[in-house]
Amino acid sequence: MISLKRYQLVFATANANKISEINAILMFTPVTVVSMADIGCTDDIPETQPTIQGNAIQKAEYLHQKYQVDCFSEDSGLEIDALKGEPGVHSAYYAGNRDAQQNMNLVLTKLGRKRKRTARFRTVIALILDGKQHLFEGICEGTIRLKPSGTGGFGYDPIFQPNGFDKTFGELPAETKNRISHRAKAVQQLYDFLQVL
Ligand code: ITT
Repeated sequence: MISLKRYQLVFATANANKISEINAILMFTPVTVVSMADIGCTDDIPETQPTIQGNAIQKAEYLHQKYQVDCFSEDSGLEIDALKGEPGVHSAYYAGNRDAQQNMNLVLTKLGRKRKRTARFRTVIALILDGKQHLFEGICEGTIRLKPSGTGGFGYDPIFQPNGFDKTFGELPAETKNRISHRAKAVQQLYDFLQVL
């Protein structure tokens, strides 16, 4: 099939689901998204920066410097005000081993019965196009429940209640989460940018 798309972007993720998901979202843009494997990259890209934005930039720059390709990356995390922004950049490995249950337990133990439970999910997308960097950010504000509720989503979803709802991300339908989430907002900005190229 002849592709009429004018740009090919490499997505700096090892997650194949994320690639097909984003290609569906970017269907009406001049962009096709391909995987790292498609350009022969099987590297485990380092994520050693102290911020979510820093890690997103690090991943995109790694691919751009090594392969000279147009590319983008995404990094996300949960920031809890009463824990001074933790788990933040450490969200995936907060309790040590990428276990969502243990991560949530650690958050709930550290928070105890504190009244201040405000938090936000943050996603940063770093795009490098024609050698220029562009950043897109999506934020979803909410509060941390006293205990987990619901089995939907992943990660911290069962303890995070987005503002304006009385259910956690773990209880809300996926369509609702995908409409209001940090990731949805960041991807929407990327979409708006790419559509007018
Ligand atoms: P990659 O392989 O794509 O990097 P990841 O699991 O590291 O996947 P993210 O960088 O998007 O995913 O997010 C880091 C962690 O932040 C993730 O492991 C979760 O613990 C948490 N997190 C991010 N987005 C979340 C969401 O929508 N709901 C619940 N937890 C989330």
